[in-house]
Amino acid sequence: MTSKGKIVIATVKGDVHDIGKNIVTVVLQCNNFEVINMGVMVPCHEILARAKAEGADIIGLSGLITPSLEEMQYVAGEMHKDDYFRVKKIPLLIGGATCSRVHTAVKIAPKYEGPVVYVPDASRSVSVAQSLLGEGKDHYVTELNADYDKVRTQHANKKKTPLWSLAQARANAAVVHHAPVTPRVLGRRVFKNFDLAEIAQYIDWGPFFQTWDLAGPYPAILDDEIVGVEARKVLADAQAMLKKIIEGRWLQANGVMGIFPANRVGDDIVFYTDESRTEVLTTWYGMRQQTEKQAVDGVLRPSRCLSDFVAPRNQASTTTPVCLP
Ligand code: B12
Repeated sequence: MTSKGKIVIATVKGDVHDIGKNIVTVVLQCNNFEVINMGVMVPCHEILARAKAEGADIIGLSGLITPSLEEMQYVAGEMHKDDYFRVKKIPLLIGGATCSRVHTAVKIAPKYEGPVVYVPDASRSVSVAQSLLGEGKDHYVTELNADYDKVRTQHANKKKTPLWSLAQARANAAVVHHAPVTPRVLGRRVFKNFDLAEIAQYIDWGPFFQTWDLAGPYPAILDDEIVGVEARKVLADAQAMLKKIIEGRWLQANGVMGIFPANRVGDDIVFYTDESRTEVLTTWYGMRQQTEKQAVDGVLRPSRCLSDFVAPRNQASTTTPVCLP
């Protein structure tokens, strides 16, 4: 049987996620498309060179981390700059868990004149590829562009969160009444080969379950009616693996932290090398909340900034921990 079309597919530069793209590859191959799977972390110029060399009908990009969203915009822009792709209007497919129809319509599609299509899962990739290469292609692309235009308009009309000016937000800073205690030991502390079993006691399992798409707070999630059984299973697997790691000493945990005198200077926090506060060690630049604040029971909520919790230079000394690089 002759191939329905040739597709070059890759996970973009900087991104190691392989699984989704491989599933798409297999699904397309099973449906008689010829797929050149370039692997992961593939730079734009390699993808475009390969697509040209192979005479690809479609390029597919996969990306699962936020920076990949920008890399995909970059690839679309580079395709636009290159006559080969722009003139032939080689379609660009966008996929991977962090991508979305809105992001594709608003950020990626405007960068390239050819069709740019967000594909939410592997099963859709076949019908999308067929639509882009088959007889009804023009109609499909016209409908796609109309849909993306609608998405862009809706996005542009979305109500923006009202913001205060910085001066207004600063005038509404949080007032904290607290007399900090000076720690017994100041300066740097180094931890070498820290006990892994002790660290394991402090693992926050919440994000672990989120990563597995199991929603709910820990430990209540273990008794959840819907996901409880699966949550217990993955937790048991993880704990068995942790036990192996700890007993086998697979990792060595080293750390460094420091506690230094600090003062607030405007929205920033300035750290000093010692209590004389003459030599600046480092400065953390702070950002203050500027969203419009509402009064709750007649009390206006403060526009917080991290520096609100550190004493200013002219008040009693305060000491704040800072992690050294
Ligand atoms: C497995 C996994 C990993 C594995 C990847 C192993 C491998 N060989 O691929 C490992 C452990 C290596 C990993 C590493 C990291 N990961 Co990870 N990872 C995951 C996880 C749990 C599942 C991803 C996955 O495979 N899903 C299953 C596949 C089938 O789904 P999919 O990729 O979306 O693909 C489907 C569709 O999207 C579509 N599709 C996908 N690609 C394409 C392409 C085309 C052309 C088309 C048409 C369709 C299409 O079809 C597929 C099948 O239906 C997700 C969480 C999640 N629930 O998604 C986090 C996740 C993606 N990872 C995440 C992160 C942060 C990382 C790390 C940065 C962690 C770290 N601090 O080191 C690193 C990445 C480093 C890097 N530079 O890339 C975050 C990303 C958050 C973000 N927005 O940035 C997630 C969402 C977890 C989280 N909730 O925080 N990860």
